[in-house]
Amino acid sequence: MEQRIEGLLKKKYGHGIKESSNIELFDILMHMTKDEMERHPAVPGKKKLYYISAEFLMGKLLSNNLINLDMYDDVKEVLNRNGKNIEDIEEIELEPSLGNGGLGRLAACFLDSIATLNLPGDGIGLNYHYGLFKQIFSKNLQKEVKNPWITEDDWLVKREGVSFEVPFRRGTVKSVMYDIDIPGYKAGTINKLHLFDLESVDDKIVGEDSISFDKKDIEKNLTLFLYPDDSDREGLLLRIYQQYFMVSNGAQLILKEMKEKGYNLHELDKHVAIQINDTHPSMVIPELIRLLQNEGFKLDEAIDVVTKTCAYTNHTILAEALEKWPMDYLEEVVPHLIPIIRELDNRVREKYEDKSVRIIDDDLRVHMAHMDIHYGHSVNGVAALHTQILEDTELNNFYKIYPEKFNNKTNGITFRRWLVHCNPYLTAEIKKLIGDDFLKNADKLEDLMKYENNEEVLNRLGKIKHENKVALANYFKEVQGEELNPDSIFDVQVKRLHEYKRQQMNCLYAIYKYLDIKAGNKPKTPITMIFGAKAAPAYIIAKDIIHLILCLSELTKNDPDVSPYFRVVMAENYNVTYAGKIIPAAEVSEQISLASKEASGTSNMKFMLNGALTLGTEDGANVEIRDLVGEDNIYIFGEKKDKVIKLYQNSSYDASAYVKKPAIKKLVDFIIGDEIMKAGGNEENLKRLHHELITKDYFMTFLDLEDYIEKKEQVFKDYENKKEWNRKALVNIAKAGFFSSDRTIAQYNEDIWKLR
Ligand code: 26Q
Repeated sequence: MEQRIEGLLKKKYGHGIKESSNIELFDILMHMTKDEMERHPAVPGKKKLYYISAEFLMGKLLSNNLINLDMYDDVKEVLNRNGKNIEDIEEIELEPSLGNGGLGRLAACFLDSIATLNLPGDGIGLNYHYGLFKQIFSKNLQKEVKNPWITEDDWLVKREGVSFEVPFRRGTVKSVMYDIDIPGYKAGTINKLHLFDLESVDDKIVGEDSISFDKKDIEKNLTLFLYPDDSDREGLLLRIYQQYFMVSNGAQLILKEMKEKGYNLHELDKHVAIQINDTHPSMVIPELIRLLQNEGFKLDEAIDVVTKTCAYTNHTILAEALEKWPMDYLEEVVPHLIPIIRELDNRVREKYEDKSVRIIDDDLRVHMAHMDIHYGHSVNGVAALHTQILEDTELNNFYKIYPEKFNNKTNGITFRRWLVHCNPYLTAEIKKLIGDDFLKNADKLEDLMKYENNEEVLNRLGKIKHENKVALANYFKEVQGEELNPDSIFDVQVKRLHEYKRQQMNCLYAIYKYLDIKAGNKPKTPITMIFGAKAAPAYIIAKDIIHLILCLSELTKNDPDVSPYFRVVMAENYNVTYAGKIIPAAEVSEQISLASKEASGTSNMKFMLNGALTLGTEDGANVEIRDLVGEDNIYIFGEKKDKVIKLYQNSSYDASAYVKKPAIKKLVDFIIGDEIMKAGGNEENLKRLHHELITKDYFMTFLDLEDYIEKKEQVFKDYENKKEWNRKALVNIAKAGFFSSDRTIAQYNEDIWKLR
């Protein structure tokens, strides 16, 4: 390895490792890795999966590719010997910003597991030049600026000669295709992530440090941003352009590969499985039907074979996230799909009286999920509780028609990134205790249970956590200039900002704690509350909540009575890279969504695997975590889903009634009080948030607030018993095997894709 790296460096830069900069080393290592992957064959097989997704939140690739290629340890050692450090070198790499949150990161974990299980499966998505915005804090507010991540020389490989024509009403555009290689863990084979781009794209139409651009200039803007602001007509149309561009390219690629392999298109479903990741790629159904008709298929047969090929994953029950496109918008962008969508809807109308299962509703909106369910062969939720809600409530009318299509696939995470890469100390300890079988067979982690009462092991777990906290504190200091106390307890909530996830409830706890300390009750161990979240640029209240968090951060930092005992901090531009540093250092994992609203959650699994204890509601995969670790090793609070669903059904939740309680009123009024204003609070933002909470509180913060505060106090009390705390952490790690995405993917394959 040393010779190889030295040789490459000498050739390109004329010097060796010791004399090289980190930039040069990154360049050489990236190219070495790319060359290595190019030598690996594609995964063989008669049937191939295409995972179509608007998001692939890959994170930095260098270290993970090296780990999967089984080169990481060698490279690290060679670098160390020459006075270099792989952690510093990987800082050079820019993180592709091709996703927003859970759904996109899930797609990335899935690609890793598909390749690791040696299943033939490629991802299909878009090559957004600026992806999701980069978050900057200024005056305690979120600012959005563009986030360029594509450089002259990076992981993207342009596939010369692969280009498709994509027809729109306004004219046809041409695509180009870029690939990113996906190596499985010690698999020896390669899958691909195909990212389509517009031939005529022009990323110079976006100003410096901004995210605004001419939304109508489709020939230049189509692949610039993920989720462009769709609060106006132009933005909505642009999303339709993007979605159709993605699926038309995808469908054309699939048919091209079928033909190249000499397969009969009439047997599409024998050779192809398509997974539709949420409704963003749903237009692949009518598009494939259209293309097959162009190949001479009769409509009936085209519909039949497409139905047998496509499967749909639902990630939410929130009505506003279920896409419904107005017919006239579709007509304006993709008129050639309209007759097909109408025909699909007519067939539903002929068969079923029930209006609620129609594709086109009375307001002439196309329900993308409904199309997926009728014209796909599988519908899955992403955690047991979520799938149950789909079957019993949200999609019950569909479940009654097609019980056989519904199935659950509880999400998972790749342990290569979320343990091996991000937490090398813990990985080394686990290997020392139980060997390294768990990396291919995650259930083996259970072997750790034999150390449940081994004081030495528990002590070491505590030490490892402390080292990770010190590393995070150093990183925070470096990138944000904030001092974190590694001897405080690290309580963490990192996820997209959304009212249903209830960051606002966590803020109310922070206010409670602040006031409690001011009243003279100092916590035994200091507390650091860490937040990380981006808010969609047009989601006003979410941005107000970020403002509140940042004000609380100022308040707790600058009050000398409080800061030694309690701090609130917020990670700026929280992303996969940041997650890799925060999660191994976390001790409390905040999973406090309103029961029934979080489909699964996946950070809950990452925290568990890294030995944090969950403080959470009975929601999403939290329920499965509880069932695995047992009540004693998790902190569950709050109302359950049935009660919440009833409250919505009868519209009987009344925020104002809760606010009459003095204890609650005191906390919520603090949001507009003097202390916050002096900490840089902005009246407009805070008054709006306060008003929203006391009058509406759509996601029922107050319903669980008192129970939450009580449980959280219990958590901090229990932390004082270090041995018992570390025992609980060990149980969490030992039971995390179920949440390996290798398990999830094996189940998708077994039940849905049937690739072998
Ligand atoms: C919809 C319409 C218009 C504009 C945007 C959207 C939109 C964009 C992104 C809707 C949904 C998303 C992303 C959803 C998401 O990340 N869902 C999460 O998926 C995870 C993986 O299954 C789950 O663990 C989380 O519970 C779920 O919230």
